[in-house]
Amino acid sequence: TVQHLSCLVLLGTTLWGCSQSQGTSSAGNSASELPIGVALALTGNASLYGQESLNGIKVAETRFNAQKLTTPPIRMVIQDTGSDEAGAVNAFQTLINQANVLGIIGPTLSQQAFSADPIAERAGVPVVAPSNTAVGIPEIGLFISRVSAPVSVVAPAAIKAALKLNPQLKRVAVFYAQDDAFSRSETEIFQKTLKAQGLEIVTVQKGQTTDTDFQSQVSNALRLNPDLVVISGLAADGGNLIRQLRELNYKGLIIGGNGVNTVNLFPVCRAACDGVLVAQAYSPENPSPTNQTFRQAFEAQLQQVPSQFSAQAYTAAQVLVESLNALGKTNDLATMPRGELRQKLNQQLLQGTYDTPLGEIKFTPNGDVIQRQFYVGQIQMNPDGNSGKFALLQ
Ligand code: 1QQ
Repeated sequence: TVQHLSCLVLLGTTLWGCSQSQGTSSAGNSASELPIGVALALTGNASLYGQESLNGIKVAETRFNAQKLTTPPIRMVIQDTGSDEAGAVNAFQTLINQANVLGIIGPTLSQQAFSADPIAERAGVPVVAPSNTAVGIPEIGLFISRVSAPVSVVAPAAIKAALKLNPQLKRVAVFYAQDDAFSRSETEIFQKTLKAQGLEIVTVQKGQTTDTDFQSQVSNALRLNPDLVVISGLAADGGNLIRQLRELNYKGLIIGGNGVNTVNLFPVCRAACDGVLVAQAYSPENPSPTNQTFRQAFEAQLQQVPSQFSAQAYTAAQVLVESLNALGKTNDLATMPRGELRQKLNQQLLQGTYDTPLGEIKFTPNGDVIQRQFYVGQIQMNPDGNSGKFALLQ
């Protein structure tokens, strides 16, 4: 049967009223498009990341279809997961059972992935995570891979950069959001690295991703005179924490994790964001021709500089499309039964090497990304206190 799912494609539309023919496309029953599922947090607190990821998806769809990399062309089927686990589970079920997608890019948070990915694993649908950085994501199953380098690989770079800026650092206050899987995983790596570098952790303060008031945790920590603060949380809680540290007169260095790795942080901590160090898996300044071509296409389409989350989502799409392109050389993708195509796509993507905006990447047999280049950015706020950028530290 032919699928009629254009109603799923547009943001803000719902499934009600869509004619959802169950798209069990089998041999002799050819598909006119190759549907790729995109399950992102487009609403709720994690939409600060999900919207940046969606921008990467938009540019990928435009570019790869213009290049005619697959026959038939790909179509991105976008589902908003919201920012919680239940929303991610629903989105995965809709994409797999109704949109009959070949693979899924998503979800936004590791916290969501631990709930939603097992659904794709059981259904035999490949998932390429664009922004899940907690330890243990590829281990969820054979069909789960990621292009987002794990906290264990990225986070230590920020601590080394801080020590380079100030070799006298000694006393560290660590903060983390205890209700979030990524934050728990990242703080573990941060704490291990701090100890390995001979730094003393004077306190570990806990909060929630839904908290906005950190006065008591900040006061507790500042009584111990830290000269470095290390934060693992998401953007809204992390931004409020950064602002309150400065309001309560903390003058030392601050390291934020992947949760504060977005310009959407700036309206939260405003001028107080200035100087925060963040390790990054992407830099728009990467001079490779592949990245500069991507950056130009991104700026032309969206009038902004691509962020890490945008580049990673684009890369996830690139991995899927190049793998479909490779499979299409010896197979008819339009008529191959969907279950077989999903299986072959997963095998193919794990084998490939990809020249991406993140640099050249490939995968471990387990599906974890192998990437070489990482960066440390330092936030530079403009005098207006509203806008700013991540300046690359050398
Ligand atoms: C994760 C993350 C978040 C900070 C970004 C989406 O890295 O949940 O794994």
